[in-house]
Amino acid sequence: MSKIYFIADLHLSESHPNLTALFVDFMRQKAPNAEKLYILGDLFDFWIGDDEDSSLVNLVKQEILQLTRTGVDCYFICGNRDFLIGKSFAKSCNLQLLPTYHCINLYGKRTLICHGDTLCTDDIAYQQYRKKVHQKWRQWLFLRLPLKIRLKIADKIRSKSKQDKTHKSDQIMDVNEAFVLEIFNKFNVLQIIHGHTHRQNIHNLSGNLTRIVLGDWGPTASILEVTPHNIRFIE
Ligand code: LP5
Ligand code: MN
Repeated sequence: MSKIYFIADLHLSESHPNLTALFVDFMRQKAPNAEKLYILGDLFDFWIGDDEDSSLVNLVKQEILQLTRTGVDCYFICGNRDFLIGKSFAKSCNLQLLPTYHCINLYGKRTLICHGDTLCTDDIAYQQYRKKVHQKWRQWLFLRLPLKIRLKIADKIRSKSKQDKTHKSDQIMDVNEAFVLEIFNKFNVLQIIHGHTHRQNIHNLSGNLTRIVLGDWGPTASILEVTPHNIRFIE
């Protein structure tokens, strides 16, 4: 039966080979059964430029390329950790890059997909930081630095973020419900699918609205499977 998969927040890195193995298994065993695969951000733990040539990056490229060759369309919306994934990486594996907010017709239901970080408007420090690192001129400069220096800067940001998060409440780091309603209205959708908060759930809201939150990958995978008749999480 026709199906579409959604995944996010795999946080793949060289230091977690178990996650890479889960990803490879998913790409070879499950994903080929789908019509489309949407990766809604944070596929990688962090990304400092398409010129990084690690064995992990090459393996992921290979898996995506192989999947698209079997006829599965693969789409990607960047996350807060891999927002620097660019056209060169995408082109090398037939991955189709989508903007921050993107509307799709999901078996007849108009649905908005996004990473989810932009919905967390109570996290003011994060939103200010996000605005800065999404400025094109900053990214242009950053990408021209030697890889070693980029890695050092990324490490600094990661440890500052880790430290800051210890002072933030769970509520601050979740989506702002009022803002989510604004987004439902702005994009005129009945359904939103996003990741980022790692709080896997299907929220049925008033007014026939649905907000689906993808889970992160840990000991097991978190995959949203949508068919014409059903929506469910599979491991
Ligand atoms: O990802 P997660 O869930 O752990 O935390 C996020 C927010 N943190 C981030 C940072 C990423 O984790 C690390 C990204 C590495 C990217 C490398 C490329 C850098 C390129 C720069 C291009 C110009 O996104 C976290 C949220 C949390 O989600 C929940 O929503 O709270 O946000 C923060 O913690 C942000 C801090 O509050 C503010 C950080 C300021 C950093 C200032 C850097 C100073 C060092 C500069 C050195 C030159
Ligand atoms: Mn994220």
